[in-house]
Amino acid sequence: TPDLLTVGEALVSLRSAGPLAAGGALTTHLAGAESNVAVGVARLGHRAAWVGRVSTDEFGEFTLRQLRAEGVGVDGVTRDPDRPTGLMFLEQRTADVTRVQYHRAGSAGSALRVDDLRAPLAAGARMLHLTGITPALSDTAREAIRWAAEAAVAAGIPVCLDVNHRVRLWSRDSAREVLAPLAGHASTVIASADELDLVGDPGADESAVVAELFRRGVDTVLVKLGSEGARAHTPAGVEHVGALAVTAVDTVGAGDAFTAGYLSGWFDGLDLTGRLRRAATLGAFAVSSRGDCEGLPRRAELSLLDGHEAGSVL
Ligand code: KDG
Repeated sequence: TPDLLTVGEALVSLRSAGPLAAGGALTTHLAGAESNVAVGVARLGHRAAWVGRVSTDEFGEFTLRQLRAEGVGVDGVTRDPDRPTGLMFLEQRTADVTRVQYHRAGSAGSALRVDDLRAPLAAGARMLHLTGITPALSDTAREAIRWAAEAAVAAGIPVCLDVNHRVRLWSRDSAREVLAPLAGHASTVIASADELDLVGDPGADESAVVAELFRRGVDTVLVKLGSEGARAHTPAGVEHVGALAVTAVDTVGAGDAFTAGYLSGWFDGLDLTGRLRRAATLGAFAVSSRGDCEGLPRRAELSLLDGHEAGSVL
């Protein structure tokens, strides 16, 4: 049984060093929020499994090769010969501006359906991690994620949900309609401050959303604050963790790293403070190296950023 089971669409990201319209070289990387979390957790020595639909094309081969190399379990993956791998272009347009372009409509990953998840869910896990990206991909993917959340709850597997609103995929209203009910199945909900009302009432403030989530059975709400760190709400109160003082070169994947660190701490039985510290540490690793997940630490590297705690003298 894996510690972590996660479901989603793995993408191939093609990164440019300059404007796409000017041509030049692209480099090939694994992307996808859920697979990023699986990689982060696996690097720290936990057993992580990822499931989804992967094309039989060469990018699908690349995806599986990368995940296997990271030690992420892919036994439950469904291969799809009829659809291509979803792609994401990350264009370094200026030193400060990275533009994202998806080519993922009709992808293998978006054709995910309930039947793909039956065996992996039956095999169990200590935690199921879902994001608000997958339900935006197609009707069948939305149904699959709803089914997975319900099946996990029925089997006593706690669910972690990262809201992860992707504006290119759906509107806030459409997202709320799906994600608010989904959050009621979660024990842990993770969101950035501007995503919180997607799991509550439109325009509701943080404390109102948190109170409502607690009422619905959620026990931990993590609010990501970027360079300000994060806030954790539990029925025992509110705790803040600062971000580490590092040089940010690429923020893509930082939220996934934060989640991976938090879940790793949970698998290790750390208290809330310890889980938040590990989450902040992984976020710092993610922003201080390029790539979605390439820079995430192995366990022996966790201490590399010791001394970079916010406010500490370097
Ligand atoms: O979380 C980083 C993601 O944005 C990236 O890996 C791609 O899953 C992805 C998405 O849908 O944006």
